[in-house]
Amino acid sequence: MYMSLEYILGKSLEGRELEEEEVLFLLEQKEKVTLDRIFETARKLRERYFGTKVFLYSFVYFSTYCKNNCSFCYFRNSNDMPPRYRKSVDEIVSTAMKMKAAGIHLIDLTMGEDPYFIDHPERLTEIVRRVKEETKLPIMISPGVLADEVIDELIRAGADWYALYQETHNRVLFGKLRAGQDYQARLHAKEYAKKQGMLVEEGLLTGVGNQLAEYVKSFEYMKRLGASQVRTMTFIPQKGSPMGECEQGSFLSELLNIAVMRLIFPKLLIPASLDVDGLRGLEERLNAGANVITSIIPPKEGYAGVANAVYDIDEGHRTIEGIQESIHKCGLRSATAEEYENWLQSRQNETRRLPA
Ligand code: SAM
Ligand code: MD0
Ligand code: SF4
Repeated sequence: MYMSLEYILGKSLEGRELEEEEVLFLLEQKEKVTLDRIFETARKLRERYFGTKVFLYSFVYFSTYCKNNCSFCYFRNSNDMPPRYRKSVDEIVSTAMKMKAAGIHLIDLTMGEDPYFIDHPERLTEIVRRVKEETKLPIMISPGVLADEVIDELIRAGADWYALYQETHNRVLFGKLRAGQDYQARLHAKEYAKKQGMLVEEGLLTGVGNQLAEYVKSFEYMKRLGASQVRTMTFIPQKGSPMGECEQGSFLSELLNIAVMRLIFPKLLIPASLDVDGLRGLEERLNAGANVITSIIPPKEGYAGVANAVYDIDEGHRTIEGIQESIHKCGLRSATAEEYENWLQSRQNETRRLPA
C-alpha cells in the first residue's frame, strides 16, 4: 500500500476513515517536522468540531482501598506505601460542590475496587445519587468492574459516564498487567453500560509492553465500542509495585497517540490528564489535540491522584486557576457548563441511536 503522510492527513481532514496500515504509519513517525504536521492537523480537526472550547473534569478519588493487584498501580492491594482512605458521602458532596463553584464541568467519582463498596453497591449508589442531586452536574463513575444490575442502579442514581480502561487489547499482556482479573468481564461491563445508554470512556497505557500494532487494535475496539471519550495514559513507575523499576512510558508516544486518536475520532473527547505529570506537559497535550483536562483535584483536602499520588496537588497546580495560563497559551478557553451539557446531550442522542 502506498503511504504518504500528506495523503493520510488529507483523508482525515476530508472525514474519511483511515486504514489500519495508515494509522500504523502515523504511529511510526519520529521526525519532528512530521510530528508537527500530525499535531497541526489534529488541532485543525479539534477546532472544526469544538472551536476553542476545553472541558474540565474534577477527579474525586474517594476510596483508595483496592482488592486487586494491578502490576502498574501504586494502589494495588499488596502495596503498603500509598495513603489509604475512604471519604464519607458528606465530604464527597462538599468537595463536589466546591469544584462546581470553581467552574468544573463533570465530577469523576473514582475508587479502587474497594470491597466496602463492591460488596455493598447501595453505598456507591448513595454517593452518586447525593452528588447528582446536590451538584446537578454530569457524573462519571470510575469504580472498576461492576455487575450489570449495579450499573442499572447507578444509571438510575444519575451516572452519565462509565470510565473503564482496558489498558491493552492484547489478552496476554492484560493478564500480566491485571493478573487475576477477567479480560472479558472488563469488556462486558463497559459494553453493557453503553447498551444501557451510558457514555463510556476507554483507554490504554503506553510503556507497559503494548506494541504499535496493539494501539491500532485498541483504537479499533474504541470505535466498535462506540466510546465517547478515549485516552492514552503514560505509565509512571510506582514505588512498592512489581513494575516500580521499569522505565517510564514515553511522553512522545502519549502525544502521538492523542493526535492520532484526534485524527480517527475527530468528534470525541480526548483528555490531557494532569495525573501523569501535573501541569508540566499540559500545553503539549493540548497542542496534540486533546480537548478535556482531567484530574483537577482540590488542594489540601487529602485527595490522592492515581499515577501521581501527590504531585502538584497541594501546590494548587491541579486546580482550575492553576491551568488557565496553559489553556490561554494554546489559544483555547474553558467552556461554559452549558456548552458541556449541550455537547453531552447531543452525544447521548447520537450514541443511543447507534446499533447496540
Ligand atoms: N480502580 C479502577 C480501575 O482500575 O478501573 C479505577 C481507578 S484506576 C486507578 C484508573 C486508571 O489509572 C487505570 O485504569 C490506569 O489506566 C491508570 N493508572 C493506574 N496506575 C497508573 C500508572 N502507574 N501510570 C499511569 N496510569 C495509571
Ligand atoms: C485522570 N486520574 O483523569 C484520573 C483518572 C479515571 N476516570 C481518571 C485516571 O487522569
Ligand atoms: Fe485497583 Fe484500579 Fe489500581 Fe488496579 S488500577 S490496583 S483496580 S485501583
